[in-house]
Amino acid sequence: MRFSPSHLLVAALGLGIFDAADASCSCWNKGLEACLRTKRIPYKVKCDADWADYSRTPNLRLPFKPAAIALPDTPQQVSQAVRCAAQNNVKVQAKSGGNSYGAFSFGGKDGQLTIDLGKFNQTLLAADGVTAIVGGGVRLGSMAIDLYNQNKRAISHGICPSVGIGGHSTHGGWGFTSRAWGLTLDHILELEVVLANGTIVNASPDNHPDIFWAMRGAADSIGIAISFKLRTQPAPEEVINFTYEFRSVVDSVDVAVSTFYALQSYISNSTLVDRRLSFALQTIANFAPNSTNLHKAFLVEGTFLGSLAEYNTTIEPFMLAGLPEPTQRHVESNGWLESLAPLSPTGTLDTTSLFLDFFANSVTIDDPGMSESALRSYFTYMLEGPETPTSYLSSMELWGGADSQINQPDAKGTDFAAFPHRNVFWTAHNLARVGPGEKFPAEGITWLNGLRKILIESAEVHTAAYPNLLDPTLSRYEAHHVYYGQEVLRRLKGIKRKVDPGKLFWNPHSI
Ligand SMILES: Cc1cc2nc3c(=O)[nH]c(=O)nc-3n(C[C@H](O)[C@H](O)[C@H](O)COP(=O)(O)OP(=O)(O)OC[C@H]3O[C@@H](n4cnc5c(N)ncnc54)[C@H](O)[C@@H]3O)c2cc1C
Ligand SMILES: *[C@@H]1O[C@H](CO)[C@@H](O)[C@H](O)[C@H]1NC(C)=O
Ligand SMILES: *[C@@H]1O[C@H](CO)[C@@H](O)[C@H](O)[C@H]1NC(C)=O
Ligand SMILES: *[C@@H]1O[C@H](CO)[C@@H](O)[C@H](O)[C@H]1NC(C)=O
Ligand SMILES: *[C@@H]1O[C@H](CO)[C@@H](O)[C@H](O)[C@H]1NC(C)=O
Ligand SMILES: *[C@@H]1O[C@H](CO)[C@@H](O)[C@H](O)[C@H]1NC(C)=O
Ligand SMILES: CC(=O)N[C@H]1CO[C@H](CO)[C@@H](O)[C@@H]1O
Repeated sequence: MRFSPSHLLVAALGLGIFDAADASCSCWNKGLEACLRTKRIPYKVKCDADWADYSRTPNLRLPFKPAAIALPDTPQQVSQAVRCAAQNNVKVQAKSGGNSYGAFSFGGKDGQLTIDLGKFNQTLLAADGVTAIVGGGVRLGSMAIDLYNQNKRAISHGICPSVGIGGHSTHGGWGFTSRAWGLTLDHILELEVVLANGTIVNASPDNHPDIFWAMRGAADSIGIAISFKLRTQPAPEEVINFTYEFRSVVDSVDVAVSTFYALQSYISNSTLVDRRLSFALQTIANFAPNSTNLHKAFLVEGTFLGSLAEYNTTIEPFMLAGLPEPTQRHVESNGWLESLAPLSPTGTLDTTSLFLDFFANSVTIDDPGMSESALRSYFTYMLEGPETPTSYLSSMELWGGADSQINQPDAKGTDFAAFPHRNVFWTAHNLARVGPGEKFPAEGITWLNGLRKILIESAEVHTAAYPNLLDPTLSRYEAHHVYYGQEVLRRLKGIKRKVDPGKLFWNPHSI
């Protein structure tokens, strides 16, 4: 892979940032700063006027401060920044979109080096018109626009436009198109990686296959992906976006259980459903901005990659059969890019980070999904159990069901990538947050971890957790267990010993 001449132009201009730095400005590690300065790598430290902007973590609950934030312009500068950190015994994390739920791209604790890939921000389709070259700092919103505008191409990815390709694709990457096209991770064909010793390699199934395997699942522990080669597919011409609210569900555990179970049975039925349909089943409380009452709601939100006529006749009547009458129904037909915007919490493809004070965890629930007794425990906790002082969302995101392309055990066992979650039916994405200016209460964490525990204990199938929805309250040991499992972990530890014996790429959960 090569970087374009325009990238080198940005590199030349970027030196201005270095020149502008005040010579008296110092970080918490003078040796590190001297090295970055000598190598002429642009960086920010705490006495820079705009330090607060560069160092502000999207999760306001975890305001870790790096020793310095490097802003390299070229792959060589990424490599030199890695060497500077190693020479000064400072740990390193890359930052792509910066949206780690544990603020790991800001170190996951104070005093580390963040290598911000913000200038690796280009999305280019190769001459074949189908293979994309995507810089390690590209955000999902701009990637979607650029892929579409260059040749009406698309990949599957999550709903938030400010999320970065760097963290998202290397730890899974689920969105409503994943049942049709696989996870974002499944689109990776090749990676350009800076290793802990500063060497830059191209990793692919044929070249450094161990690094290629390990980066797809555990990049935060293995190396820095400065460029991604991705497969793409034609963007669908029409996308149906639907949301239904069922008020009676939050008034009765019995209705909640039967409604959820009916939807789960429906989506499992291959006579009725194929990969083009996906949804998330969401229970929310106090989630409207500034809401102070205890309002709860149950929503079915999803997409269908097909026409409205087909949705009306072959999907909706069967999906809703036997369910209570929806209190609200929104069904709309959109083009591809238009279908992505309403999914975003801001309603646009704007890539500015959302700054929220929140805590999240996840539980992956294997095929065939939730039993009726597991559903009863889950809804009893939310509808009749302990109160919580925060707003929350528990979104059951569909990974399995009939014809899911995420779960192809033949093609994608643990030999495929360091990502063992290939028999998942639901991923419970649980998130609690407080409003602007409020302090996140400890009870909010206890309550959400109680929900996680209920899901794990009531499940009659294997459960684990999804590394993109990382839970910073897990110990390193627990995180390794739920994110990787024994087999993947053993192999990752072997690769880590070879490529990063000094554990330079470090965060509270790293290998
Ligand atoms: C509003 C919002 C909505 C979300 N919705 C979804 C969703 O629908 N589906 C879903 O799957 N997830 C979703 N997520 C979770 C998201 O996928 C993860 O938070 C993801 O890891 C963020 O990636 P990032 O690059 O923005 O984060 P960062 O904080 O930059 O990176 C996360 C981790 O990856 C490492 N990393 C980043 N870039 C690289 C690189 N180039 N090379 C090596 N390591 C790297 C970092 O060091 C860090 O440890 C959502 C998050 C938010 C904030
Ligand atoms: C990339 O970042 C530069 C500034 O570093 C900016 O001028 C340019 O518009 C960005 N390009 C994209 C595609 O976002
Ligand atoms: C799937 O749906 C078809 C058509 O409605 C139905 O006949 C069949 O019994 C369903 N299968 C299962 C396993 O529920
Ligand atoms: C919520 O409150 C904040 C601060 O009081 C205000 O700026 C914002 O507009 C409010 N949002 C809504 C949706 O009412
Ligand atoms: C689909 O159904 C909705 C609501 O019943 C209706 O308004 C719309 O005209 C239908 N569209 C098509 C193409 O069938
Ligand atoms: C850097 O590490 C890689 C992976 O272990 C190895 O292949 C390479 O030879 C090393 N390069 C140097 C300069 O030591
Ligand atoms: C799944 C999905 O696309 N949901 C969106 C459909 O459109 C409504 C209204 O614009 C949004 O609120 C949903 O988020």
